[in-house]
Amino acid sequence: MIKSATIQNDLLDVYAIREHFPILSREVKGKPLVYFDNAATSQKPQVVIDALTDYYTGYNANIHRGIHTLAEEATAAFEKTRDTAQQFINAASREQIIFTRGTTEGINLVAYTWGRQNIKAGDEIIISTMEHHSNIVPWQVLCEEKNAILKVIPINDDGELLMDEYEKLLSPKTKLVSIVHVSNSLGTVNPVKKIIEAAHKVGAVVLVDGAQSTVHLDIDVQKMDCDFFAFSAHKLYGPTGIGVLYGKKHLLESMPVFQGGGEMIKEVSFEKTTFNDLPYKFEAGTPNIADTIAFKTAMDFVNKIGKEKIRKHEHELLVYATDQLEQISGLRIIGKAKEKTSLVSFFIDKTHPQDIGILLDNRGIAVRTGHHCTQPLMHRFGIPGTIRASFAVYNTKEEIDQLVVGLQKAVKMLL
Ligand code: C6P
Repeated sequence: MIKSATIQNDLLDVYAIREHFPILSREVKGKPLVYFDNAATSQKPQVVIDALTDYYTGYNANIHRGIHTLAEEATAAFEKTRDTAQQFINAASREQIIFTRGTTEGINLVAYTWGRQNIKAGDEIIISTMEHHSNIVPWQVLCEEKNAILKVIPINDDGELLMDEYEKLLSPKTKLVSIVHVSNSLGTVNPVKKIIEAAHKVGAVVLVDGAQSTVHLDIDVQKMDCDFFAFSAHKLYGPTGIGVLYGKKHLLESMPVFQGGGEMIKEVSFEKTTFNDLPYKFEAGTPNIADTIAFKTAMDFVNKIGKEKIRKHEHELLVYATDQLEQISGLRIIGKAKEKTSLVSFFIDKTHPQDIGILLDNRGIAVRTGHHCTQPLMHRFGIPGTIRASFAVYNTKEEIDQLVVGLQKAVKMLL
């Protein structure tokens, strides 16, 4: 039988929430762990860990084609995740939920299929200055192959898109706009609805990179009217190696296949292969069954707490952290957009982010330092990288106090 792990109703209390995350009770370098690297990957609640072991101990089997009990149980659990993901982003149908390895694979899938079918010499693709490399490189490769042109929306010093400049870039030559919903380096929430509306007016298709937004914001792909939306489970308390590509049905149907192999075929002969219906057309080979099943548990976990409550808590942390960090002399916050999610990126004059990161790690505090896979954005700000503290539902103000003390001590040591 599939054991369903339960979540208590006490999740509004951050200390009770922390109880669900076993890793938070460990020590690092003899100090209690303070985990502020949630934008890279969030920690996993016990229910998600249990879902993985339940599958391997209770009903491990390959899915879809088996007729035995274990295969049926595994298939049912796997396909339930598709239904939950459909509801999580309000897609119109389950066929529009394609399982991928994560956001990067989702974007690449679109570049290699829709992109190769639709982009021709002289066509234009628009991205922005704040894109993650995963939303730059696939389009660059495509543009080189097709002799197409990559255009970049500039940003202001607060890390907000210059929307007037965006409108100027749009023309009938624009075939695709691929834009990050929430910047992983700045926290900026981009006005994707406006971006999509403007792109559609010139007949362009829009892909939204939801890697950082899906855990914080309410996602409604139908309201947003995006053509594609990609996200990863591991940033929303789920396992690594599993994510979703959502697409409008007519686009997914018209796209050529991505990878060939099992599950994506209807019939194979040496003369001709016919392909499966959506979503299986894009899901070749044995998928990541255990992680997909546990991904549902992660979404249920988030739903049970409620994104609105999570957002409120994280916003409080963001405001508190911003106030506290601004007191540190020489500290410059990079990314001061009016609309931000719960991460603070900063740079301290005359220090290198990596040195600060090492000194914080000595105090058990995990932050991310470097370019965060957004090198062009770092060039825009004229810095080698930032120190990034990104907050999740289980973080506390006390932890932010520890970060501030750690930074003060690090600065004293380094200057
Ligand atoms: N950003 C970070 O520390 P994957 O690796 O495929 O799950 O996600 C890629 C990706 C795409 N877009 C954005 C906006 C992202 O933030 C990420 C992952 C991590 O910021 C790792 S660099």
